[in-house]
Amino acid sequence: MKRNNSMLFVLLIVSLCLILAVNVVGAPKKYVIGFSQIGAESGWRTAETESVKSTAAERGIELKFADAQQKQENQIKALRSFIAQKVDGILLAPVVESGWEEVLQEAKDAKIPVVLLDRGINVKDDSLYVCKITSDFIWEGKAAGEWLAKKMKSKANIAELQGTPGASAAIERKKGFEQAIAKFKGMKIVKSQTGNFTRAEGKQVMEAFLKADKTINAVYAHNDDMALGAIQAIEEAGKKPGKDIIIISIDGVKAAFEAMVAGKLNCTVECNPLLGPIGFDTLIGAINGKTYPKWVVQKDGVFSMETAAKVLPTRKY
Ligand code: GYE
Repeated sequence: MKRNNSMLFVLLIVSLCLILAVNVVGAPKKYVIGFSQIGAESGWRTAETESVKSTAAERGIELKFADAQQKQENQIKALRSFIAQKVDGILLAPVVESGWEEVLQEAKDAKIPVVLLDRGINVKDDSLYVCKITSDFIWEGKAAGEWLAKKMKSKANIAELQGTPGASAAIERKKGFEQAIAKFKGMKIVKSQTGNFTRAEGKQVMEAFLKADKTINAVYAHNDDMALGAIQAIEEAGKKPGKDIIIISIDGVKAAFEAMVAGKLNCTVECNPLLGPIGFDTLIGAINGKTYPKWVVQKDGVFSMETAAKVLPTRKY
């Protein structure tokens, strides 16, 4: 009887230790992360969504994905729903720069860190978010302006297709480009309008530009999709894109490289959309108390028509 009791006691201790060990070492924590995405306006954005989704799947992260269909109000709703569901952290691709204070304060009060992906915001208190992980859009705009000035021998009548109004990517790509061409008196923006980063609107706006101004001999599009739409409009107007009208855009998606190989697009300034790995590294770091510089800059390159065929097979997006 006594022996049985001591056996039972030993068993009890062993089981307690086991329970304790599982709790301490435990199964790795399964993070629940909300991702408020802008929409699916461009090839670039589809590549980014894919990068975030596949990284989450690889790392066993539970991802709550919300597509805002280009509307900030939908993003605010998505963020509130993530907060109500007590997610561990939030990735936010902010469609526009302004109007985020209130909802980010709610996330901060709930102690849920927010990492900004691919576009920046304008808030007085930068403790409302961990950091932004974006390209340097001013640099991209400048690189485009400098390349175009060189190609056009400092003289061009430029049609500009702007991105989504109020988006940091559009505001800063415009600013950088204007800074670069300001050095050349002959480089003029003769038409400028938004095409909302989409192919369909890029085409529509370019059609109207071509009808209104016969002097246009260059296009600067804030993204590849709008340039691809403009190419169609130029062809339908009976002109040769890439020759009669020189075209430069930003993103460096595969379709842009194909258009360069076909001789229809002259140059693209790269902007890396594969932000899933760095996005989760940073957000999970922040959840565990790490701090980051407010801007984690992504480095980009410039690719012109001449090198496109060689580079195309290596493009990942
Ligand atoms: O260039 C464009 C898009 O925010 C950097 O958004 C991103 C931009 C990208 O839809 O294609």
